[in-house]
Amino acid sequence: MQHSCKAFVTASLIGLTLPGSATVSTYYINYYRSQYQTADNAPAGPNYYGFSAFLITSGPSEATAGNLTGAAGSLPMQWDNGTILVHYGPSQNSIAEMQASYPSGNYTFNITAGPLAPVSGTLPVAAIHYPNRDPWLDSGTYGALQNATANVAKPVSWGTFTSTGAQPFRATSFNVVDMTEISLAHTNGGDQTYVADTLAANKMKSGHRYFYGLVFNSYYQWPNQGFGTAQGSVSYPSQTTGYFNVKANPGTIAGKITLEANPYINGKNIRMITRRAGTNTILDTRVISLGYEGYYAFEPGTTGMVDVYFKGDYWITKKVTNINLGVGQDNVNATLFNGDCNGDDVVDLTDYTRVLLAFNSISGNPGFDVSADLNGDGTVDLTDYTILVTNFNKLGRARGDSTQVRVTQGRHGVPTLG
Ligand SMILES: [Ca+2]
Ligand SMILES: [Ca+2]
Repeated sequence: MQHSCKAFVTASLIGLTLPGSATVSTYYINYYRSQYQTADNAPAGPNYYGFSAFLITSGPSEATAGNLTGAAGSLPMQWDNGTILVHYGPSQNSIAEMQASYPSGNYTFNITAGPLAPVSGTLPVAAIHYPNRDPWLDSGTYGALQNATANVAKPVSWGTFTSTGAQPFRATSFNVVDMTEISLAHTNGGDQTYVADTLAANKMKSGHRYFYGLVFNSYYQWPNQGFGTAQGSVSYPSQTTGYFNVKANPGTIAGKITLEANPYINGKNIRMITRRAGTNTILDTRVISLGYEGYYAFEPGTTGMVDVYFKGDYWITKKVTNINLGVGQDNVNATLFNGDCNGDDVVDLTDYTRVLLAFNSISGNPGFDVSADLNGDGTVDLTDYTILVTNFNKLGRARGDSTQVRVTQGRHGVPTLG
């Protein structure tokens, strides 16, 4: 702690108030297990076990390298270029495997580089003692969430639990993520007596897809283990995750967009044009940002039968016809073909040239062209070339249809090709 003391003295002499001195804020070990809920009863059983360790400092770059030594040998800790050192262990198949790989005993966090180094703190780890049962949504509340009515509050409930072991604390948390708009729809927590909650009506949105996580955690705390007053803890969280959809109301179009050959789909812009079915009459135009896994939902503000055109930056238009807005549309799904580097809705020689000019470049190089990196992996190589060649001559909009469907106007650093 010499650095901290010195900084404090210097600041006092010149009459400053320090915003906070460099220190370890918290450090902890997780013996994590998780399972999926797919029906209105207990999940079949844990399908994942994982060990992880975190050390978090009060400010950036205070601990830039470290490791964890002791009962499990020497485990590397990665720095995230911010305030966290972390070790993620590989997936384990059972409690027995977990116990064998990460046995009870002392685990020492060593900071080996950065202003705080060298300093260590040791956590005594007891034998694994998970909560005595898995968490899950019970009393029919899981089933009631599936295809629930939009804008109607939904109660959810689960059971309580106990746990054994030295100094056991117990905590329950319940979080719901709106996958369609990428937002936290609900977050709450308490001890083991927190056994029910209600999802607010205004969070149950027409046609949206949701993900939830319910966690029972058994943990204990060890203060003063070498990092000043920072609190260390060892946790045995058991999480159950699941999904549900809120039914689309009449007038809502919802579903899932797949962008061919590119997994980085969250937040990608899609231009949508809604037309009167079988005509060129445009009823609605908008750009929406895709949710997790490509989920989307929107209300074009019209009725009757429509066609919808979907266009992505480097993906050509896909048209879905004869959508009836008189009923809620939950599954208007579309896969968009990749390869349209310049966004003019056709995969042709212009796009081919871009890939060739940027071939063998990586992100950060002067020759790199993000619009030629069709699979989004940060390099322009044979994979991108193959995507383009596979879709060569594919055309998005109908021939003779002059409607502009370009999503992004212009590209940075891309040469103009004749
Ligand atoms: Ca093109
Ligand atoms: Ca690529």
